[in-house]
This record gives sequence, structure tokens and C-alpha cells, in this order.
Amino acid sequence: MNLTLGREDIVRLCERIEGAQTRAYAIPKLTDEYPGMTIGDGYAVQMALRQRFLAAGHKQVGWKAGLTSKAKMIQMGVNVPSIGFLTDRMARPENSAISTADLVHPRVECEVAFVMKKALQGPGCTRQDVLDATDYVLPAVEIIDSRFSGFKFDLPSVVADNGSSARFVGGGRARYVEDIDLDTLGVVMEKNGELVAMAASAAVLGHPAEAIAMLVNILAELGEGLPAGSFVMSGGITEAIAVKPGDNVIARFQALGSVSMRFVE
Ligand code: OOG
Ligand code: MG
Repeated sequence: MNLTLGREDIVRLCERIEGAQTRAYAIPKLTDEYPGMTIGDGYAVQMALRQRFLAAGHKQVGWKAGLTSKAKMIQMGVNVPSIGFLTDRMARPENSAISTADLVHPRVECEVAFVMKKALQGPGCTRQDVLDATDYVLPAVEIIDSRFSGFKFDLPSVVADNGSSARFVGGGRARYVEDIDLDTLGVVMEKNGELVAMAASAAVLGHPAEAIAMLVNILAELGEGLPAGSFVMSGGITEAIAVKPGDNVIARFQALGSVSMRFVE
């Protein structure tokens, strides 16, 4: 990947993002100060952030693909998919109360999650490679939280901010990929009993496994593979919906059951 930032700037931006993530405050997007910043620079900051969290004892559980559906690309004004890392500290149990006190401006989105039984290595990873390496899929809700003011960013900035990753909840009913039609799964999201978003899983690059293949190929560019046992989210199928304390959210997935949570102060 094409890098323009030196080591000192990468460390500086990594510390800026880490501060905003851990203390939950909004900052200007990074390209305001570094207009020449590239997507490669964004990943260099993200990888530095990952190293810092791992050194502090966080455990990586997998990865996420982002900006993989038209709904998300249009909502965020970005037209290239991205990836981010997921750790144990971001996981929340199904049906739990999720605090918003440690988040800036959270939003929820419905995703299909994959659990891998075999490792994958790009480049050249295909949808079929992903399906062959998948142990099972399950429904998930990602709680994203951009650290950038107004939830407004460009690709280098959001990649540096680990793709707005904040929390995630897996649940519902796990299924083997050969037992379901992964491209025609309907999903509806309800907030406080009202329908707020609906779509079909094909909205994610035509098939969610396509997003995982894309993720494996980006990982290869970063010099990494996808280990067996990884939990991987394939990206929001619907647009993301803002939540606040008091909100109850339930995502209902055809054939995969539902995932619910509530938000508190
Ligand atoms: C970027 C994160 C995108 C998804 O599923 O598309 C993402 C954002 O929208 O803030 O997680
Ligand atoms: Mg997402």
C-alpha cells in the first residue's frame, strides 16, 4: 500500500485515535490536518492502534468488513470497502444493556457474521474459498461509533479509526452455510417496536461471503492472513441507525433468528 506518512506522524495519529476511542470524544477527521493522507496511511495507523491494544492485553477475536453495501456507501459518502479489527473488549452479550456513556454517537447495523474453521490467505481469495473455510454463520449487530465530528469522514480517516468499530453482539441461531441461501436472507431492524431498516443480504457485494474474500485480500496487502477460529463480520446490510439511552433494538434475520439489545446511560 502507498504510504506518505512517516513513523512519527503514524504514532501521533494512533495516539490521537486511541484517546478519542477510549475517552469517547469527537475529533476532526485526520485529513483536515493531513490532506495527502492515503488509504495505506489509514491502515498503518489502524495497525499501530491494534498493536497498542494487544500490548495492553486486549485479545483479537477477528475482523470486520465495512462499507460493503450500497446503503452504507451512500449513507457515508464512501465507495470503497474497508476492514477493521475486532477484540474481546468490544463484544457484548445478546440481550444485554449496552452503555452509551463510553461512546460518542453510536449507531446500529445488521450484519451476517462468519466463524472460520480453516485459515485463509490472500491474494486471490474467492467467495468459494470463504464458503469452504467457514464453520458456520450467525446473525450479528454491530454498534459503530465514529470518533469523527458529525460522523463525517473520508476513507483514510475512517480506516485509521478502525472502521468506526466500537461494540458488537452476536446471537440468534448459528447455521452451516450449505443449509441456507446466504444471498437472499431478509433482515429487518426494529427500534422501540418500530421498523427502522430492512434489506436482503445480497446488498453486501451480491453475497456476504464476497465481503469476507475482499477482507482476506486486503489483509494480504497488509501482510496478514485470516486465522482459523476468527469471527468475521461482513458489513452492514442496511444503513446504520442512531441509538440513545432507552432504545431497544431487535434485528430479525430470516433463517438465522434474532439479536436484541437495549441501550442505557
Ligand atoms: C464505517 C464502518 C462501516 C459497515 O458495516 O459498513 C461498517 C462507518 O460507517 O462508520 O462497519
Ligand atoms: Mg459494520
